[in-house]
Amino acid sequence: MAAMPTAKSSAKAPAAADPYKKLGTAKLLKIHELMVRARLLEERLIKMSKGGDGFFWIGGPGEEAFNVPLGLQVKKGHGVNFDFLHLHYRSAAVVLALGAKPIDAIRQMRSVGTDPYSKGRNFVNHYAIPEFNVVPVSPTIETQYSTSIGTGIAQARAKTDAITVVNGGDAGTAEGDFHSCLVWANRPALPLPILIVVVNNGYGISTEMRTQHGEKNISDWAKVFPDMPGKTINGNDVLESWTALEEAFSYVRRNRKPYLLEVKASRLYGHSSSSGANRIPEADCIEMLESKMTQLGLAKAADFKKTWDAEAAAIDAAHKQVQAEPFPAVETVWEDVFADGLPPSYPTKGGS
Ligand SMILES: Cc1ncc(C[n+]2csc(CCOP(=O)(O)OP(=O)(O)O)c2C)c(N)n1
Repeated sequence: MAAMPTAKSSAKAPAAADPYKKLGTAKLLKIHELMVRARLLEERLIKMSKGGDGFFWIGGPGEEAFNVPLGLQVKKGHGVNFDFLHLHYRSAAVVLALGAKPIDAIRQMRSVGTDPYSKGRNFVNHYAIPEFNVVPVSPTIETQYSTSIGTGIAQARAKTDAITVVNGGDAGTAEGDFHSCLVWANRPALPLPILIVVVNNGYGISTEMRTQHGEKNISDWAKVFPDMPGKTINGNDVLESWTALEEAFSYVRRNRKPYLLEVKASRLYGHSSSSGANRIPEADCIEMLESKMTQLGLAKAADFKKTWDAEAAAIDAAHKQVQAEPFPAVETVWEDVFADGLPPSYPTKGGS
């Protein structure tokens, strides 16, 4: 029989039982700092797009409570023995949690030559980070689910515990690439160690998901494949995200088989600058985390303010630095178009 609680232990029980406390104050503060960094970066990128300091913005404010824990749980490094990441344009908080610097996103936004992801050629939040196995983000939605099959096969064949992570949106799951990924990942001849993530913000640009999808949950696709777990979580909650990711990462790492994770999250500035990029009244995961930590006595408003102020100052300084950096030189325009250099027959002048 279980021991009867004493007056002392039962008085302490409610606070100690709160699962948020199990993550620990230091980790929660680290997660909070990265969430704030990602939010302030995105807000600066939006401001740049509206102020003529860039052309187009698309990004992930609202997804920080899931994306930061995702980045922190990656086995980070280069090559087949480290996790591969096939991300999309809303994944800024993932790469910041991996250690990417906000200044590089600001460089890509302004299209300066120092942009390490595309040398000023691609639009913002299209990362390519070889040292972290972040494969180039593609502006065509959902194609990352097809490319993830490739690194999944390499890791299924290698003697490694590393896995592939792919992340995209709900609307894109209507496309064939998503279903190719499900089929290839579940092939009995060679199951693939892929953590298949779909962030469901309820919209594809301005089309509501519930008008287009007959399936109740996107994670229900897992029911077709008896070996693949599927789960839907509230991605606005840090603890729920952290715990679900721990379970999913460890399942895929250990079993060398896929896992489908659907993450419900807010889209706090709408689709992109094309739809105005104005603040939308949806749940704000940073406010939620701050309120939870305050309520549990893990931090105070003044602690959060310090973080917001320090991160804002760092973004200001980075932006100022980028404004002094050069745009790509005209003569570099044909560089990196082909891996082996431009063929002599390639038309570089005039019309067709
Ligand atoms: C192959 C392709 N089709 C259409 C588009 C235009 N497009 C850009 S974003 C987007 C909506 C994507 O919605 P979802 O997959 O839910 O991701 P979210 O942007 O909501 O994160 C569409 C249709 C595109 N970029 N690529």
